[in-house]
Amino acid sequence: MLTRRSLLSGAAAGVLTPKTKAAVEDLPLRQRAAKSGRSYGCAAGSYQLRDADFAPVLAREAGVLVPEYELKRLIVEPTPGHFDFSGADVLIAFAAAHGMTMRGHTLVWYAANPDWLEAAVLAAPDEDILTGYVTGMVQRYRGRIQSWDIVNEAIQPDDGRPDGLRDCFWLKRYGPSYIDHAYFAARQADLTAQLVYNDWGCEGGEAWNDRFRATTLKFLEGALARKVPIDALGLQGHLAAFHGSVNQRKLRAFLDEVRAMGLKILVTEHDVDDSGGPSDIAVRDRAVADASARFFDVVLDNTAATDVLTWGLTDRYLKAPGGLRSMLSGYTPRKLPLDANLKRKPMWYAMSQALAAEHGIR
Ligand code: 9MR
Repeated sequence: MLTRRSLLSGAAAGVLTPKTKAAVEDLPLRQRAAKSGRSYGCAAGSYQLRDADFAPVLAREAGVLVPEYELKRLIVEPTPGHFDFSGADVLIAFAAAHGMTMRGHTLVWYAANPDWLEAAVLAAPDEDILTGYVTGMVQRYRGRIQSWDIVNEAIQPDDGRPDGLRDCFWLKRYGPSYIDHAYFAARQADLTAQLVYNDWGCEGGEAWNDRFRATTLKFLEGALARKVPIDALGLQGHLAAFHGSVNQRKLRAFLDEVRAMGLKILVTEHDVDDSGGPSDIAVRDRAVADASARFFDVVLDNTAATDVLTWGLTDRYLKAPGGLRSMLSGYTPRKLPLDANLKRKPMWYAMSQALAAEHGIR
């Protein structure tokens, strides 16, 4: 069967001389993606911009920036009505200075909230604590954030509800329509921003992923039928190299259905967990790259897939998991495209190839 990968290598062999091939392969991911009309970007924290080695690399490699945590309500509204936008605004200024676009993450989530929020929601007389926040945030960043994860991780089939929605405090207080209200408020606040529904359970090959995919399709179909302004599905893309793997056939079928609904598809938080692998770093790096390649082989075959973001760019800031065993083994995670010295890893090359433009597949 003619796969995207075989087409890519065929085209590369036929069209490019070794010299031009090397030059193209050297392009930062940002440019490599742009050549095929896509965007590559990553998550960052504002503290990383103070790292004089890293900041220029970030600007070179990434065309899109998303705050890893500085737009979560925990940070933005630590006490009711008192806002702190400082971290997000530093990131946004950096993006503007380097011609990058900005994604916002995330406004309505069951996690990463300030301590006061849950009790306040459960006691709230109306939905303003939800929609007022969405409106205020989207309005504040109108023209500066082009794409928003409005609601994050609202699906959890294992919670046992017939609709498969997560039984979180938002749902307990307002019922399933809390999701619709958040998107309507966002659209009203910014007519042009891309509104994304972001979740994590659709990539894998396990039975629970089948339930997750079925629930997600049902949820999106229902929302679109109710004219809820969702523009895109955010596929987080957190993979693991040594436990579980992507089922390419199932993922492809799922993404085809998403595209058929008229939605765009974004990979919003890609990384590859390499825990549980051998101590040999070369073996781990290869496995991480292979997992990434298998994923993008399917995702980027879909013409609705426009953006690829990794959850960080370099292993430099990743924390090693605690525990005696990992301390003794000296294990440090290698989940991202660049190593801790900002050198390109096999994962970087796998992504570069997947995003390849000159082959004109799209
Ligand atoms: O990487 C993020 C970490 O710094 C935060 O503390 C944590 C809680 O807010 O969230 C992490 O990012 C998550 C993202 O917001 C949603 N999908 C899963 C991500 C990785 O855990």
